[in-house]
Amino acid sequence: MADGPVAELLLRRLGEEDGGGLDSLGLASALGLDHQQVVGAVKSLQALGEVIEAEQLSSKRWELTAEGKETAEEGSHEARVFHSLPAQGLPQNELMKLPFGKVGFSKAMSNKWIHLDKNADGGPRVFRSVQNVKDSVREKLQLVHQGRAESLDEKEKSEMKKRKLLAEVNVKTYLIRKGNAFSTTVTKQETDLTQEMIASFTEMPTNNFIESSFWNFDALFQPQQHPARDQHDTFFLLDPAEATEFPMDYLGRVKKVHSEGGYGSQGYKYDWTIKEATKNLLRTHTTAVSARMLYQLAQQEAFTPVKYFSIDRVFRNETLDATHLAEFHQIEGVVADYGLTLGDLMGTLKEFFTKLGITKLRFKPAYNPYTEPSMEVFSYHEGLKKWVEVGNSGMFRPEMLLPMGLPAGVSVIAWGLSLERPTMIKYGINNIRELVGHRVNLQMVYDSPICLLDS
Ligand code: FB9
Repeated sequence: MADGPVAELLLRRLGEEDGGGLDSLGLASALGLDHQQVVGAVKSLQALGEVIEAEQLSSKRWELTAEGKETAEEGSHEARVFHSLPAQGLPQNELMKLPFGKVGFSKAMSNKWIHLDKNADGGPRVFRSVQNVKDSVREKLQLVHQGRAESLDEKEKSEMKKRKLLAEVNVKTYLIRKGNAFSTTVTKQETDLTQEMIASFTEMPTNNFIESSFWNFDALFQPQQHPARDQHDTFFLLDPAEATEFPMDYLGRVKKVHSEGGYGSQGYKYDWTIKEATKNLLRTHTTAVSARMLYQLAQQEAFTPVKYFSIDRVFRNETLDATHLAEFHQIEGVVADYGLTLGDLMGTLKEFFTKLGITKLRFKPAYNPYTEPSMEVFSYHEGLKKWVEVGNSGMFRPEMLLPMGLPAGVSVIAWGLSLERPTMIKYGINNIRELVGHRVNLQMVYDSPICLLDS
């Protein structure tokens, strides 16, 4: 069946409608769902091929602010002031201490709901002036919350906006219609990764340590002013200082998505320069190779799902210490298919790390310029009795994949870790120079011919 019950509900409603299409916002309201849940169902159905057609529309919509939601639930400040007054009134200074006191007092006074006796015993005192009041502010906000903003006239909306109870927001909605392959029940394409699929990875050609900034950073949607791109993080080459061969049509799309946006992204809005992109460097991650591989994949006549891996040297101009050299071996995995989700990434990571004898995983939200969402991966190390970061991962951003020419609906999950870190932990090595480099005790190499990260 299609992804999740929301997609099934959407397909059923679509099967019943007369051809005019369904508005995603109206559907969310009719189903009592958050609009983003419907948008997620639209995306998952789009990834299955031509089951539905979804045209993205931009519209303005009135929504309650946080204060507006509180007012719709608790009543307007003026109504709450009125209802807080006992028959014998309330000292004005006490009323002003209430969270809604100041605003409520002046509004209730202007509504003539209350009055102030400045000569009362004990100082100025506030009294009710009427028996009951109609809290029309609350009633109008409740109408907007029910999706009936049209019940308010422009003056009322403007007044609520001035009181910061309402805001007019841009909303991206979808007009959803039946696709050429419409059905009220769809079978999800095979994207659940199986043991056989995971076992059939292709090794990426990572024998080029020298890379252009274009493939190492720009193709990954990493902005040219990103700190990782300057000298103290990256080794740049003097000779040859510049790369010269690029797929120029693709480079143009990369330039545009950085500087102006596109594909639904606003981009970074800076003057992207080819000069920066041509700088040669020692690659800082094997993800530069993943970018090259995915670009090649996008040039195929028809997209085919792929799984890539690499284990090779990368170079970082970092402060050297007992656990850091200017280079390390990165292990990287990449899977591209229609409709892959964060759940597929988590499942793949679980499968991958279990194979390394690393279990009890936890995922922590993180940030990478080229993946969204991103997750750091942690595992509880029974020996060290603490949670250890065992890698990083994420879903490559559309701003990276779409300029390459990969079809919409194709998503790519990827992850990485180092080779040295687990080896040092496994063998109880404290200084990385005992594992790699010219000071290594070769007898250690002879005595430990193969590193098996078993359980
Ligand atoms: O390897 C790491 N930790 C690790 C891995 C296994 C392990 O096994 C032990 C037996 C139990 C223990 C530890 N790390 C990644 C996490 C940390 O060590 C981290 O502090 C150091 N990281 C390196 C980079 O630091 C500059 C390790 C290296 C690393 C980090 C991220 C990636 C690759 C290597 C990546 C990635 C990525 C993300 C999204 C898409 C594609 C690639």
